[in-house]
Amino acid sequence: MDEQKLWFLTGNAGKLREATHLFTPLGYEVVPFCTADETVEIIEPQSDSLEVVANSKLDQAWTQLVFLGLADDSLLVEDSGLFIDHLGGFPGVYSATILAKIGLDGILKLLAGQVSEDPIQTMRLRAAEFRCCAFVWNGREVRSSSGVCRGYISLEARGSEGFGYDPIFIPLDVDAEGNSLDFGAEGLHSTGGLTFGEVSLQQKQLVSHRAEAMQQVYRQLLATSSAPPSA
Ligand code: ITT
Repeated sequence: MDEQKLWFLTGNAGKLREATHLFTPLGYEVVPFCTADETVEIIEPQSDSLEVVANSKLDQAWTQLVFLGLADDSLLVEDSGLFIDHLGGFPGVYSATILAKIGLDGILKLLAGQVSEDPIQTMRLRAAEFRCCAFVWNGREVRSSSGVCRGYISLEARGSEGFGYDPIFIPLDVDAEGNSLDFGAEGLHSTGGLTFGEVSLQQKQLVSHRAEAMQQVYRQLLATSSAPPSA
């Protein structure tokens, strides 16, 4: 089976691992278009919208793809972040910068007072969601997709799987249609109260914002592909 190349503009090894895990079984070879030590220069715009940032990154990367004579290939870009209700959506689009500046401990300190004797109320006080906005050039046109993973911030960091905020994020259970349930409700897919840092990549993909967005990306790639690579 011939693998189709999917360039992924990211310097984040965690994102790359997740996209590779999702797309490889579908017949795609996910190749980093920009890595920390390479020189594809992309300027991230100042914006409080994931969509604006991702769209701008796609535009810039697409210009480079054309310049390199690779315009028939597919190109994926995504911007994502953690949005905490009590903090008005902070750190949001600034998630990468804030994590580097204050770390997981800094976030936990900001939520130190958000605790109740009622465990469900504690979940609500610490409610948060991951959001992912993806843009894909499928060789003919640009399409967008998005994903959300609702959950809450744990009381302490736990686990070493994943990346970024995974050790402090506990997703809500999800039903068969992929919808997040209410705090404390039991669904088809669940980490059983474990953080993303404590579960396998396979378990994270069942409920994650990135997996949701990437499934839409896959459908968009197929929509204009005359010969699906996994066919
Ligand atoms: P690229 O722009 O090169 O793709 P980045 O890490 O700078 O890499 P973003 O600007 O989209 O990417 O920042 C998103 C940040 O949000 C990321 O660095 C993590 O800290 C956090 N984040 C996003 N998705 C996450 C996930 O699934 N698990 C944990 N943290 C996540």
